[in-house]
Amino acid sequence: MASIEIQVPDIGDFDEVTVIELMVKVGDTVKAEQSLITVESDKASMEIPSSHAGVVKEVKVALGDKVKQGSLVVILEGEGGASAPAPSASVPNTATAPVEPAQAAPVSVASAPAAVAPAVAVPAHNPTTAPIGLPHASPSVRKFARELGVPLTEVKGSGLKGRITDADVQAFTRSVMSGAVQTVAGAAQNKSTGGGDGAGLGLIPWPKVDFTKFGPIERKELSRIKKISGANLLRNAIMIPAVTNHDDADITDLEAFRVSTNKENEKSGIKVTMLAFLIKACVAALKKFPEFNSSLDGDALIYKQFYHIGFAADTPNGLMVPVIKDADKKGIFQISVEMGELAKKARDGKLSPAEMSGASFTISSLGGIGGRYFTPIINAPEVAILGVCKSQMEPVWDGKAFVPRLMLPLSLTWDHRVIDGAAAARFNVYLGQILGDFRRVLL
Ligand code: CAO
Repeated sequence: MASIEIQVPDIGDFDEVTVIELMVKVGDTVKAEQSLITVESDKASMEIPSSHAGVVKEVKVALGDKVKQGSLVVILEGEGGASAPAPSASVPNTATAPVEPAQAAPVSVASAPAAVAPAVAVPAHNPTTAPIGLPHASPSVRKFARELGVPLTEVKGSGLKGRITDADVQAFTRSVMSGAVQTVAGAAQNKSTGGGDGAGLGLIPWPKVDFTKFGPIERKELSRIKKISGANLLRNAIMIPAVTNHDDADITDLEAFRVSTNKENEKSGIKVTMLAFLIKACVAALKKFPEFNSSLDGDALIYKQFYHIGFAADTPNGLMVPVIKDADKKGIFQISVEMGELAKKARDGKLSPAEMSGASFTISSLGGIGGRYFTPIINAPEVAILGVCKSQMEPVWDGKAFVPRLMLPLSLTWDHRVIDGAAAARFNVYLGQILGDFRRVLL
């Protein structure tokens, strides 16, 4: 096997930068484009990715070393395969590192940071002390902290010169969740409400029960995905003033069209489910009601001019949310094929962070399973999510008689800071009209 020397690529305007984080060690298997080290100039920090896949034979830099374009970073024992295009300075700045979680999902995250953080001592934390200066952390750690809603200014770093690591962020999250530590915001809230120590929310502590007193038990660790999605869900459930509107859509004709389309295209092997039509119908509704396709940014709204639709997928390890990018530009067949591929990847644990990022709206469909209505949790920073349950035949009054119609239960949860109840009702009504007659999209 060939030895491959990985060097620092063109890093733009910087002559020399300091190595502040080693992200691999001898013996590690790295993929092409995986981040190897983090470097820092006086202006920014960035991650240096590997241009090839292979096994790390030698690490040629140490923490604190000064490096520049061409400096040798690691020597790989090549796998003779994948090689990425020569990385440039713009690459390392982005969240390509497979050690990062994907964008927050109610859910989410494929390649989260090393499964379960090794037990890290939680640095002493005093929420009443104002932090001095900006926290030192690499871009990937900052992104991870943002996704978990962790205030980095309150995390004590265990890395070189107090640098905050992924493990520090995870440890901090665990301590806040367990109630051992409070965030400044939580402490302030407790002070104002006179509350107790329930995870910084002014709640009474979580009940501690010895279940063995009542019968036999078995303790099992939560999956990596559940641990991370739990933190996201908790934040989203607590921080978003969410309301859910329930409605029904008459999909009798659409279902007949879907069934006949599948019959006609039996040989193609592409199966179209109701979810593909729902994605298209939601895109039409998002275009008509753009605030549903926005995100809050302080006192402003960011209106997205793209329609990337996330869909919740049930996997053996927990809930994942792959994203159909540019759903407005794709047809039902293409969406169906992509959905099938992404759902399979999700079940196989092979979704990349990029495949779970960038959603502007999410659909959670329990239609294949059952139920009537539910209250999905918004996938921040999105502002709305559509929950869908199983359609069923119902008697519907047509003005003269009850007629059997196939009705699809819809549950739209929306962020009341951005959307009003009237707009939500209109969104659902419009969605129902589109699903009732797709020709309306043309109007
Ligand atoms: N009403 C009635 N039947 C429906 C339906 C609906 N709304 N939606 C789907 N179905 C039917 C499909 O037509 C299919 O029927 P056949 O087997 O007869 O062809 C069957 O249910 C199974 O569909 P599916 O689930 O395989 O396909 P999908 O496109 O509807 O959904 C996916 C794909 C990946 C979203 C789904 O498999 C899944 O994981 N759903 C769970 C999502 C979830 O967990 N949400 C909760 C989030 S909150 O914790």
